[in-house]
Amino acid sequence: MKPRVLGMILAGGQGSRLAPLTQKRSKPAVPFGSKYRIIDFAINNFMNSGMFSIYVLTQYKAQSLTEHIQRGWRFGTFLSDYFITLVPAQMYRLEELGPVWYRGTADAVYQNMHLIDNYDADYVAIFSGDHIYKMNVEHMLQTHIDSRADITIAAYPMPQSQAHQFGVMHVDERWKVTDFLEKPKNPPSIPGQEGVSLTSMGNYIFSRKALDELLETSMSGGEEGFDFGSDVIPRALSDGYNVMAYDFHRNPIPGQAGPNLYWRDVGTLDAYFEANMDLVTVNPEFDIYNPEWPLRTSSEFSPPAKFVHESDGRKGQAFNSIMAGGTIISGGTVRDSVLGRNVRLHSYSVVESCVLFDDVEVGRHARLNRVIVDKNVVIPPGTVIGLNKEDDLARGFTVTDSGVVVVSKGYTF
Ligand code: ADQ
Ligand code: ADP
Repeated sequence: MKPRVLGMILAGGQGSRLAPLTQKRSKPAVPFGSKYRIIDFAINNFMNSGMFSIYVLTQYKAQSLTEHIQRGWRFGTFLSDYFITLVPAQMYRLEELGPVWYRGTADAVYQNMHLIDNYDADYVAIFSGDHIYKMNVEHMLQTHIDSRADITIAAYPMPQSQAHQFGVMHVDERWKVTDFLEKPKNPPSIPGQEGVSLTSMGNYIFSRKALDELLETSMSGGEEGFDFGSDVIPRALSDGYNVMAYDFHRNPIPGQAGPNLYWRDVGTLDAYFEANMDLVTVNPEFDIYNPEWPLRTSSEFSPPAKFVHESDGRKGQAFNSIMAGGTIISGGTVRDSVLGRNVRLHSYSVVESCVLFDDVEVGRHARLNRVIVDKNVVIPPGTVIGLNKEDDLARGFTVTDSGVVVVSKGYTF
């Protein structure tokens, strides 16, 4: 008998460091890479691994995420095990816990234990909805089963200097986890690999019994202890559960040779910007064109992108860029940029190293350099953004440490 595996995507993150992109939407709902939203990568990981029973747990500012999932991600079959269902915080344990929203990642699962019971899951894959990567979850599950683990944590080796922002694991030579530190000030390195720490990707596979027991013991009382990283995993270790680390670099992706190296936590505006730029390099580290790992998203009916080149010298052209349907580059120039749907570039405008969301219009002679423009912004003719920090701050734009400028949704000039 095939084991019953339920996927749960944690999609309630506020993403406060991504503001203003998260002013009106949660982090997993932030548009990414022209036509996707961040959560699409997690959903595709499940689907491309043959897992079609998926709950998406939402909390903060979930409207745009809800619309995206409802519009774009419908299986619409007669088979009851094929679903992507949104699960907003709805106080299922009101009588027992009082009126509380999800108090953390583990509590989000705890408050929905009835879904796991109803599905009668053997294994529950609890994955973060916040990252850009490809992952064959089936392979991780097989490793989990083979090692008879109670919990398997996806692990990404990264430079020790960056590891303090993550959960960090100590492992033995079989990669059994011996200690787990959530965001430690001084992250330890992997034994034998000085300067490299083994970080948690926030993706866990639980055997059902261990999940039931751990959530029941750690969630049912008290004022704290509601996250997987800071509470449930350390408790599992101290209670003697078998916790294994899964080496992401050994995760096999069909149609992709070599180790699986690309995983980005696009938690800051600079990291988000760089991950977008990764898509337009000539030989991208992250390949979105692999037919054996299709990346689906909500597809709207948009007409093809168009380039208009007039005989009077107005050249509509784009170099090293990607763009979605409905976009018209009319007599303007785009370089090293990521453009969404229905973007308009008028004559003599120049857009370089930018991320333009859907429905952005760039007026004649406007010039944009290293700018993220959120939806529905009309940039008047002649406007310059990204070349003078004082001007940009004076207009109320956000400017990051590395000088990327962010124009928020619906900004009016
Ligand atoms: P954090 O980066 O702190 O650490 P966290 O804020 O706990 O991540 O969010 C994890 C996931 O849960 C995200 O996908 C987020 O959207 C979602 N989420 C957050 N709060 C939620 C809520 N109340 N309801 C539903 N979903 C919610 C975690 C781990 C670390 C690990 C990093 C990897 O704790 O150990 O290294 O993720 O990025
Ligand atoms: P500009 O101010 O840069 O000259 P316009 O808005 O006048 O840009 O458009 C120039 C050209 O772009 C049009 O002649 C047309 O070919 C193309 N174009 C603009 N809008 C559309 C549209 N909605 N559908 C198809 N082509 C369009």
